[in-house]
Amino acid sequence: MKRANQDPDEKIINGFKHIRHEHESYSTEEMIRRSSEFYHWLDHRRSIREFCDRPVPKEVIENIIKAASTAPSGAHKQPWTFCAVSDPALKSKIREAAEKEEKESYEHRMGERWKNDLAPMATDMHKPFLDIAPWLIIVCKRPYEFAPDGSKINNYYVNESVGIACGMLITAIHQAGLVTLTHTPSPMRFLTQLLGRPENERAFLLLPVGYPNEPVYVPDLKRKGLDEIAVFT
Ligand code: IYR
Repeated sequence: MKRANQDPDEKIINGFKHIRHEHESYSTEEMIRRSSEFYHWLDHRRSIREFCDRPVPKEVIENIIKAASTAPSGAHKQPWTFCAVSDPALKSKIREAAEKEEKESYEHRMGERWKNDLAPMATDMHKPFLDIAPWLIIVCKRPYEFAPDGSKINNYYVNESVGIACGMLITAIHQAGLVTLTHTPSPMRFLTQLLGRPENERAFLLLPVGYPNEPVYVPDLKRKGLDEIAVFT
C-alpha cells in the first residue's frame, strides 16, 4: 500500500482523474541553444507556390495531422477535421471550383491596394498546385456539435483553437521536409460541399503539401525584427 505522504500518480479534481505528468526541462545554456536552433530552423520555412508531383506516403500525412491535433483547444473540444485529399479527380474538382472563386475575387472582390500588396508574392487566380501537389489538407472548423436530440452545442474559441492547430500543422509539414502554402479561396463553401462534410463544418484553410518544384524561387521578403514585433516591460 502507498503511504499517504507519497507523491500520488493520480488525483481527483472536480470528480475527474488527473495523472502525473513528467515534464522535461533544460539547463539555461541548453535552453538558449535549443530555442535559438528552433528559431533558425523555423525561419528557413517559406510558403511555396510551385510544387512537383513527387508522391508523399500517406503515413507521413497521418503523422503530420496527428501532430497538429495535439494543439490545445477550448475545453479540449478539438473542434477540427483535417480532410486529406490525394484523389486526382477530387483535387481537379477542387482546383476548378477554387479558380472560379479566385477569378471572381481577383477581378471584382479585391481592391487595387490589396492586389498591389500581393504583387511581390506573384499570386494570381491560377492555382495549378491544387492539381500538382500530392496532397491537399483542408482544415475544417466545427463551430458546434449535434446533441443526440439534434440540438446544436457550441464549441469554444473555435477560430483560436483551429488557428493554433494550423500553425502546428505548418510546423509539422516543415519538420517532415515538405512544403506548403496557406491557400484561402473565398468564399470556401464549395470545399465542404465537394468533400461531403456535415453541416456543422466550415472550411478554414487549404494547405497543399508536397515537394517544391526544382529549382524553386520565393520572394525576397524580410521578416520584422524583434524590436518591431515585441515589447518587453
Ligand atoms: N485568397 C487568394 C489571394 C491571396 C490573399 C492573400 I492576403 C495572400 O497573402 C495571398 C493570396 C489566394 O489564396 O491566392
